[in-house]
Amino acid sequence: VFENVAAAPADVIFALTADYQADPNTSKVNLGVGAYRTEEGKPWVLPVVHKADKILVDDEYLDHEYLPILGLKKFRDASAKLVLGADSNAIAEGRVGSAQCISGTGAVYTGAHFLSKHYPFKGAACYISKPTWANHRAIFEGVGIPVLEYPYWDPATKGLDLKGMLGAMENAPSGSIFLLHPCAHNPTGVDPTLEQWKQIADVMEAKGHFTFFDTAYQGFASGSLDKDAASIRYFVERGFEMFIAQSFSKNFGLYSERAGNLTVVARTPEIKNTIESQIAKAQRAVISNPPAYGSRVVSLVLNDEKLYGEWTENLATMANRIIAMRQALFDELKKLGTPGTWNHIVDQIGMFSFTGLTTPQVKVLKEKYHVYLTDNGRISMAGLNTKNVEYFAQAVDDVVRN
Ligand code: PLP
Ligand code: TYF
Repeated sequence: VFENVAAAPADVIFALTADYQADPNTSKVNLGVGAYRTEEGKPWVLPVVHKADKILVDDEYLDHEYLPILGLKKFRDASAKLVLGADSNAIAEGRVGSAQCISGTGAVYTGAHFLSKHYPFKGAACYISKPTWANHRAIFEGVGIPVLEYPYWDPATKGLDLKGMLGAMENAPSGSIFLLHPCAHNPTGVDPTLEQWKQIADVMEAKGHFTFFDTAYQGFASGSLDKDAASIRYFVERGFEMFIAQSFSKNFGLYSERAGNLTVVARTPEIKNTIESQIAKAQRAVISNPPAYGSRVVSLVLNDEKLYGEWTENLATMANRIIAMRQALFDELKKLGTPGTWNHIVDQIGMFSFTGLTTPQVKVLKEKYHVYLTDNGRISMAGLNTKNVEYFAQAVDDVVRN
């Protein structure tokens, strides 16, 4: 019965990882997937997570019961508090809801799915940044919401195209949905300043657009969990209703546990309850209830002052190694006198750098140097270390000159 089904293309990031793994060359470098690596190029189990693992298994003697449909309450509350702040008025007013989801991806999906059913402006499009994480388009289109783009990256300045972004918000029909990255934008590593967020909020408010934040890198941008949530908190203070998809894949190194949360800031506690009830109904039919383990780890750490402190130190270890690699790459390129400006490598923040390398240059990097990165020139900074940064810089120097 399925002989006429057309094959779907492979996922670009997962295909890149597979190509890297299949490459026998010993100098190969993987700058593709956004996953943290140590100086030795290995995945890192955060020490605080390892500690939580032991506590959960030995002391709490885990059962394997179902979680409630909306997930672990302690996890959901701690997630909302992490992003909105312990002193959030919206939380105190009882109008913040949540649903534990299948990591950040599931949280974006769950919010998008809810909007596809219940958003009152029928036919409204979701505007995503150009460029953005490829899954954004796939998720919104998958639930039947049309997807359009707003300008974000300015290739000329290798920075934010604020004018283009605000212009697109002005021109979009009132009540459009805007998907925003609150910090450490993927793939560009370029974020608006707080002053620019104010301008963005002004237009979002004037046009009655709906705000959908996707935060996958809290703790990776400024070195402070609070500062990385400043854009979101500012919007909440101004009274916006919003959805916030949170991922704990990167900041807890819990990639495979799929721990994520959809935080909902509603106008009233009653509306919050209604939204949660609809999300629960939808969630029941898709995953029935979310996986427990990752949320137990996150909840244990977020709800324990001492473990929380250790977590922030672990986060700093990751963020600082990435910053050191930015500097090292910049220094190597300067030393080589590589044509072009490279300040953006150190100016950009978070896990990625948008190098400005072109698709043909990326191809040469892969074929001649066994360096793997996405076609748009994005590199995952965590793939660099003191042993391969010089090799990578020389490869970049070569492809830029030739
Ligand atoms: N949103 C953005 C912008 C991301 O970059 C990612 C991961 O790379 C995610 C969401 C969600 O990832 P996960 O589903 O692994 O939590
Ligand atoms: O590197 C990136 O941009 C991500 C990687 O569930 C990724 O696309 C892989 C799996 C996943 C989420 C993100």
